[in-house]
Amino acid sequence: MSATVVTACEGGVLTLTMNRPEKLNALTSELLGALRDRFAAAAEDPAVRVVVLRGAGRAFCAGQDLSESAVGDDLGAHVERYYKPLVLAMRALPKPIVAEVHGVAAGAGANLAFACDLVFAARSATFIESFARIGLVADTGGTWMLPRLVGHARAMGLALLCTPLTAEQAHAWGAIWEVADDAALADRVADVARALAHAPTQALAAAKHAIEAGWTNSIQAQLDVEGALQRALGRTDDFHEGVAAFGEKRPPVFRGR
Ligand code: LHQ
Repeated sequence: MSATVVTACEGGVLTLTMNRPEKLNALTSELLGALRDRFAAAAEDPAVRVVVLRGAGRAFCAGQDLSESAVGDDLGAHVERYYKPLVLAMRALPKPIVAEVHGVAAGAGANLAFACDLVFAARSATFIESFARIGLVADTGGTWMLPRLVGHARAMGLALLCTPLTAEQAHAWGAIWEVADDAALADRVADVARALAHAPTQALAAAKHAIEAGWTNSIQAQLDVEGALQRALGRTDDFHEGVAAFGEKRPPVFRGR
């Protein structure tokens, strides 16, 4: 049996490919558990400096596998057991996560993409908050993320009307970082991931942490967060390398330490 998540790590880039192409990578318990385990392992592995999340076949991900009997009657228990730890692991990962979205990203699949730190989408990709079509509410952090990404009015429109959002529209609304031509998407993401893998990893982690903390902090508390992070970063090898390289007018060599 082939793996539901295909894993490859090269040059500091961990690529996780959801691999149920015949079902548009619909999320089974096995796939969700595998993703959660991979993200947890990535947090501890110094060889991983950036994660790319993508889907095999013609889609990114069609959300929860609606035919999975293991979900049972208590959807809340399923969310609690699989989706919550996955999203928390992604948001807490002290390394950037890049989503490479092509085809459709529906339901939990769309919100899995939005839970990543940078979303690159193929021009033909679509995001569908399809939950209400089957009588459910957005999950996978979507109700937290969407209003922050696109604002209240647009988040409500997406959640209530389930209107597919094109990649161009998602970009225009600020929900994703970049749109690439379909044929260029994989190369574009590979280039960005390579650059991130050579960046000062701890500084990127600090940015991710601080920006997330800022959603709930006062300006005073946030200035404290920034001060504490800057204090720690000021003691890293990468900071000293960055300043030395600047002074010597050469490109820095960051090791993520
Ligand atoms: C699928 C799925 C799928 C199974 C396509 N499941 N097979 C959390 C906790 C607990 C429970 C419930 O949910 C959640 C969160 C959620 O994610 S709820 C939202 C779940 N997702 C959806 O409602 C989307 C359902 N899929 C679709 O609407 C369409 O498939 C989209 C618009 C994604 C793509 O349409 P098409 O391009 O026309 O492809 P298709 O429909 O022909 O799908 C291809 C195959 O994939 C097909 O199988 P088959 O054996 O007939 O070829 C589909 O049945 C299967 N598939 N999504 N979520």
